[in-house]
Amino acid sequence: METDNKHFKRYTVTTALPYANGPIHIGHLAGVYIPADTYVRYLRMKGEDVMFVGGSDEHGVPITIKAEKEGCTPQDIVDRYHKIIKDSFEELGISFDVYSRTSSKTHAETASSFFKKLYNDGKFVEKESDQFFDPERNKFLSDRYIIGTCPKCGNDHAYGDQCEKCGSSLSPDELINPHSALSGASLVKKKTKHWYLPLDQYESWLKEWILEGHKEWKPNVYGQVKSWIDGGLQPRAVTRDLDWGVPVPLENAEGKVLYVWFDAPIGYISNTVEYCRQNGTDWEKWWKDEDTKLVHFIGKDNIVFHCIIFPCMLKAYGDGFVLPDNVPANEFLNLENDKISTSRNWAVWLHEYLEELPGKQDVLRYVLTANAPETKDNNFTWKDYQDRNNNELLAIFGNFVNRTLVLTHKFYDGVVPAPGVFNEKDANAVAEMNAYPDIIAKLIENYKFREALSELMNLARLGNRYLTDNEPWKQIKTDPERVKTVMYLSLQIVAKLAILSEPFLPFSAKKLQKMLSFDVEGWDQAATTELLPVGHIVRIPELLFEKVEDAVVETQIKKLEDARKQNELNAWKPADIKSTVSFDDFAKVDIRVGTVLECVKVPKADKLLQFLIDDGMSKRTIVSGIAKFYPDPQQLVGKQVCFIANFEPRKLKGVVSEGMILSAEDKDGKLVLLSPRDIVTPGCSVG
Ligand code: B3M
Ligand code: ZN
Repeated sequence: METDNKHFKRYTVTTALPYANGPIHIGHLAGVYIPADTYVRYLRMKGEDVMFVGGSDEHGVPITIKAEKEGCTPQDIVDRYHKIIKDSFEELGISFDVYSRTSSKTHAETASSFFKKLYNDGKFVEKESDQFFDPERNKFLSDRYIIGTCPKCGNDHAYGDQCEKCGSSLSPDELINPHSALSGASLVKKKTKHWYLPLDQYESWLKEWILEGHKEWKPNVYGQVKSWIDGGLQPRAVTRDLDWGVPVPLENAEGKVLYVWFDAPIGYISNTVEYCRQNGTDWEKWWKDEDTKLVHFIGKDNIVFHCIIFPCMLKAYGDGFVLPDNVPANEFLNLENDKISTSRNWAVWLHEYLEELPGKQDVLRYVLTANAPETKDNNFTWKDYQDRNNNELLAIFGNFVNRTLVLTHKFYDGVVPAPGVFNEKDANAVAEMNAYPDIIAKLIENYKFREALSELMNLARLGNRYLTDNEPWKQIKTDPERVKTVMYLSLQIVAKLAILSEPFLPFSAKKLQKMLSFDVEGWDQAATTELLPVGHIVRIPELLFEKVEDAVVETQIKKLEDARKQNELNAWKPADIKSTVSFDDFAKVDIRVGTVLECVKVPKADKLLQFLIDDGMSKRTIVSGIAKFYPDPQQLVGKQVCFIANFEPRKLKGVVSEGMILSAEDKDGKLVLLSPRDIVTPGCSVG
């Protein structure tokens, strides 16, 4: 196929390997997996040879931290999430040829031998440096395991790479009083040896290859790469002192593993190797043939690894490895105007979506493509999800298909009628509809999936307009011959949609193809006018999309609100201690215990309860703002409470209150009355 003047024989398409320490959320999908799947499905329909590679990234510190937190092994964590991730991708129709994992044997072999060759070829620089060491656990600590006081904001729980309170990026050396998150021990510095990839030596090559040779890359990608290169590149350590990962395949390297960002991209290769071994085919053609086009789909936080570090690794390896032809990285997706956050549970999780909204894979695919953060960060809201489903998928696409098929059954028992002579409007419609396959193809080939999808919808709009302009439901009485042409062409547009929607809406496309009894041969077929021949029979239509009701959206929003509330509770801290008071000052406050004799709601004041208290000497009335927390005031009668006996009397809603009843305010704002643990004599002092 021709793109930027070069003809490629095959495509290797990769998607960032998600860390197997949590499930997939809509941010991952919009940024990486849905565009990649759309691209790959399109290529396959064009008859291209494609290897679509995915897999779980099962190494790295995030995994060990999660295991530490849960008191299990890293392997337990990755086993659990690999399954959740793999299954949910499959259910969403992400059509990987291979989805494997970096804890596999094939991966360990491939990554080790990759490292070994670079080592033997003298491509690394060996360096000793001082690193933080936990003397109690007897191990070096990665940045995330080092805790100390943030030099910028004083947070005493900042991590060695970042302070989560003020958001500053840190290095462990900047922390005040650094200590181990594992043992709490104070840290010492110890010498350790590591291997570095000297990126600085590749600077001029990178400039030529990317800055000169790939000006067509997306501006957000090109810009980021340029600023990295312009800022000057430093050697990067490709090994770590850690016990989870691919062991460094050298003598005297015990306790050292390959850095996760060294081994993970090799995962693309090892997963291809695994697939080809299983299928008895040659893996090298996917990686080492200049006629193979390599494309990496990733999010913007992974740009440097895919545009600079991995290419330098491949270049250093030599041996004919191809370099990425493009890295169409996306920006980030926000959720309801807030950053998606795993730790705050501010996300729409794919596996939960699939369970809670069954059969709605294409709706999610549609909304996330229509809203894809291709050029800037974008926002997902449930309201927009509902609107796009109801006003676009259902009202434009579904409605056109349904109207056409219903009328075909009504007028012709489902048989495609023979058209008459095309008038000018028909001819225009034909020219317009036949242009879409190419328009959409060009956009997909240039990674402009949002625009491509909107053109697909324009084809459905064209169909609706054509029907509405020609009003076959009226003309059937006055000009039945004309209606045959209109229905014939409308059916051809429906069939075109059944082909062209497949990369975007694979489930609905299949359903539609079935309704039409139509076998799709490929993308280019869509450029012909007659897809459903005269006399062909279409089935009775089923609805392609259904309305998303308000209740669905409300439930999802409520779920997010609950998550937000939970976060607020989790973030709760006791109030700061007030300034010191002397004993004499304290002694001025006369706190007593009293017994509740009566308790009623104050009329016309929802918050107030009126107590009559036996204070040991007489009865006194006290009004307290706790009605919301004690809905049945009668139940308080006979209970003992603590109150300030010398509190200045105040009038509240017309009632004179002679004191103040003490209560504790819990973290969720709930007020709880204070009572002595055992019954005491009314009127006795508290102090
Ligand atoms: N696991 C980071 C991420 O999920 C990393 C990607 C690896 S791609 C080779 O964002
Ligand atoms: Zn800070």
